[in-house]
Amino acid sequence: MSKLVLYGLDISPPVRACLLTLRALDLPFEYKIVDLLKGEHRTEEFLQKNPQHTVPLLDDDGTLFWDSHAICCYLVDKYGQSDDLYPKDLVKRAKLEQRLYFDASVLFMSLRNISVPYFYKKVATVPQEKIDNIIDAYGHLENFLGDSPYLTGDTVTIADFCCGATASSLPAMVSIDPEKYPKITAWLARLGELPYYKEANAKGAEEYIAILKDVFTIV
Ligand SMILES: N[C@@H](CCC(=O)N[C@@H](CS)C(=O)NCC(=O)O)C(=O)O
Repeated sequence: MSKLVLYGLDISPPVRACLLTLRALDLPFEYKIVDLLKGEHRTEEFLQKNPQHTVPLLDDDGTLFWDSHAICCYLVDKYGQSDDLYPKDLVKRAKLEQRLYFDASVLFMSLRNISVPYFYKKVATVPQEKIDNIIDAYGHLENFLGDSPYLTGDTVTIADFCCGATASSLPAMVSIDPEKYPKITAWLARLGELPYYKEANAKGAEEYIAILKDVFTIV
């Protein structure tokens, strides 16, 4: 088997989506920490690997990929013993990919649009409209879950890993009220029962929330 190297750090939700996928597939990999807060993603060496200077970055035997969603899809397609985590059936796959694009363009962006100005420019005042984006995204997530235990139906997939890593970090900005969002609350608790969840996601999400909780003032 080729050698897999994941670049990232635990506080990053998209890195944790990849950690969940790697653990779910039981794949051996090397984890190389890139400390964004020390600017390690802007070094010449890292920029040569990923000019977009984001983590996660995956190196599979010299081939480099970034964007967590692309990485998770690739890992299951290439190394999965089954297609359970990323079904080949076109209708199932399209539904799952809608959730991935939702994470990439709506859910994660609602977090990134607040965290990036804070981490890199110490901007701690947050316009209400950015908070409203998170509340809107929670509403969509609650709606997507419907009566299913997971985001695309009865079994866990990479859509749960990607959206779950983000959703479990967003309480740094807006808490998930169990009364208002009972389905999101139950879904995150269900993900929490996965044997690899604590190590791959919960610890990093807790660290992320601890860093950002109470630093923002909404204007
Ligand atoms: N859509 C990308 C987002 C990656 C992303 O924004 N990662 C953040 C850390 S959570 C990052 O690397 N930020 C540094 C930067 O953008 O310069 C993915 O899913 O991988």
